[in-house]
Amino acid sequence: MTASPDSSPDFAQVRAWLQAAQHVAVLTGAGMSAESGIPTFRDTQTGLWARFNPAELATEEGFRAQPELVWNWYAERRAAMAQVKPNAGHYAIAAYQQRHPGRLTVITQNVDGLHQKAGSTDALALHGNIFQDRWLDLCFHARHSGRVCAASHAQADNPPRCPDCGNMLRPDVVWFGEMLPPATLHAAEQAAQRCALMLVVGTSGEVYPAAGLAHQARQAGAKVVVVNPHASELDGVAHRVLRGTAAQTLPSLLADGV
Ligand code: BV8
Repeated sequence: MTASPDSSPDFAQVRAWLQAAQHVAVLTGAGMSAESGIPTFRDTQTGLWARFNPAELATEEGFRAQPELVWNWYAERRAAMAQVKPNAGHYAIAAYQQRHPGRLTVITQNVDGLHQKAGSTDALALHGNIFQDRWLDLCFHARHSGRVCAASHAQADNPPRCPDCGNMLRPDVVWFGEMLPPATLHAAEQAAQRCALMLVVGTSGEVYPAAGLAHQARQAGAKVVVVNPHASELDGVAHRVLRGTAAQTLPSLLADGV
């Protein structure tokens, strides 16, 4: 790795944009949590993803075809995510928000809840929350009595099922081919169009519509800055690329003072 990004002229330029920006948006991906010990999707090529196509595991069709396999995969990830803590990058963002209320919006593709754990309680979680479940299908009772069974009503199994109608619980995340939660996506698009600076941290920029937010920010006149130790699909959209990691780069980038 070359000299730390902190000393580069690019770093100084980004700091100047940050100081001048009335509103900042931070778009994050799996790389944001890598230094907390959660492998990125890329790294997981060596794991379960090496044997199964992510689209197979993270789609409704895949879940209906192999509910036990998909449920266990999420249970494994959930257990791993429950063990880890936010890293210095998460805390730097949350601390900046505390010092500058209403000035920075966190938009994340991560389902691990680490931004929220670090204090960014209003983070926009585009792809859901792995620690929450919901019914796969419309609840039988809801169709007949309007009363939706609570998830706790489910009988323990892999996946848990409704004892009355066999409806399965599924992780409350967004699978491929599924719409993002409209209100969250709308708020993220608002932030992308309103910000003067967008930091794009730890994402390969391959998944849409999340990656499209960086394009929207640039089109709306914002400065776009990528923070990533490796090349990404969004480098071409960026005005500056800081080749460093989230936990190394964000504390000094977001620190107050000149
Ligand atoms: C949809 C939740 C509408 C589940 C996830 C336009 C063009 C092409 C395709 C599409 C398009 N529009 C829609 C699509 C289809 C699809 C898509 O984007 N496909 C891709 C793969 C081509 N999108 C969808 O299906 C979306 N829905 O469009 O709905 C619709 C509906 C009906 C019919 C038609 C349309 C839903 C997408 C959401 C899927 N769910 N996650 C789960 O987690 O299990 S996506 C999941 O994968 C993550 O949330 C994340 O979004 C993505 C992984 O990407 P990254 O987070 O970037 O991670 P990755 O490993 O790739 O990269 C890590 C990066 O970090 C690397 O660059 C690395 O260098 C860097 N790094 C490593 N260490 C560090 C670091 N950086 C900093 N510090 C470090 N220490």
